[in-house]
Amino acid sequence: MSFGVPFFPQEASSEAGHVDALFYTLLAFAVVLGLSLTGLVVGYAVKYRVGSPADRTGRRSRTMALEIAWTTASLIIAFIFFGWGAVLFVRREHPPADALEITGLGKQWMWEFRHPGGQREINELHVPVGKAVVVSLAAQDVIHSFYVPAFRIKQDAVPGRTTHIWFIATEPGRYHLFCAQYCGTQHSEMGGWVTVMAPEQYTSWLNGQGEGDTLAASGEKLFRALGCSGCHGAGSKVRAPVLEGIFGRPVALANQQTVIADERYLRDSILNPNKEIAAGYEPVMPSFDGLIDEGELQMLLAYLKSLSPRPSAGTKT
Ligand code: HEC
Ligand SMILES: [Cu+2]
Repeated sequence: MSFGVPFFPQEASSEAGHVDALFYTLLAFAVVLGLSLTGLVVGYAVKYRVGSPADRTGRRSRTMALEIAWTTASLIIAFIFFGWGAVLFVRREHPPADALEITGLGKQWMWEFRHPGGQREINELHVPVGKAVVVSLAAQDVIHSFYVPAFRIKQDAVPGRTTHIWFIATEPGRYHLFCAQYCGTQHSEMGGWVTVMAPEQYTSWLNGQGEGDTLAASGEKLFRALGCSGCHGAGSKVRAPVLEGIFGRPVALANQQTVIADERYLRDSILNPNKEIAAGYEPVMPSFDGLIDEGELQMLLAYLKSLSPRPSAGTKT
């Protein structure tokens, strides 16, 4: 629905049409409302201009029915737009369960992406056409924002959190990628391109990136190198919870609460282990805050998630 006007970027994702439909409807509504109000203002200004023969006796009439009608109509219209926006918001919060999960890390001043197979790219993101992709975002330093206008998606990457955005690219091509949150002197240069390719091309592109560890395998190496396995591994002397299958499972805490072990929980368990102590264990796990960077944390999370049989996408922080 671009009306052939070059002001709006191409619609190249599953979300673009939905967002544009709402946007253009709101725009049309605002134009109609704006024009009719302007018409009334101008009309009355002309009618009651100085010296005009209009009736100025000032009789007042008030129709209750009319008052109620326009108030109710405005309320209903406002709620229609609210409901429409809410439906799109909920949709945006729930990626399809089979989505391909790519990690994105924002840092001053570049975007670094990692594919599940461990392939890494900077300021470039290759994705297959027609397949749901969820980008799970983290920030190394300050708030950045992952923004692809042609997909009509934008999501902040916030330090200390994992956030998500998903899309299905619908047209092969190259699309601008930006950081949409002012993040320092070279903010304007923080961006690049999303390349949407046919699935076979995407596969051969992945294969052409050279052999390397998958994201989860890099995470497993870190898990050993950082000494996590010394406590959490089988046969360890320290009593520490087994991490197999932890992702997505309810965990009983020492304070009697139960939480779901989502990305938020795993992240906090590693960076701030004393915040939530697993029931039945001593709070002896050291904090890894400052010892690992966000990229390494993403690898550890990928590893911990790979220990769970269920599909890892589709969960929210
Ligand atoms: C000194 C031993 C020790 C080391 C080293 C250690 N942990 Fe732990 N970890 C524990 C103990 C004990 C608990 C349970 C108490 C708690 O929740 O803090 C725990 C809890 C956890 C939990 C929450 C598990 C649950 O069932 O709720 C996760 C996730 C975790 N650790 C991951 C890691 C990772 C990743 C590393 C390495 C970066 C690591 N741990 C290093 C001892 C350790
Ligand atoms: Cu930025």
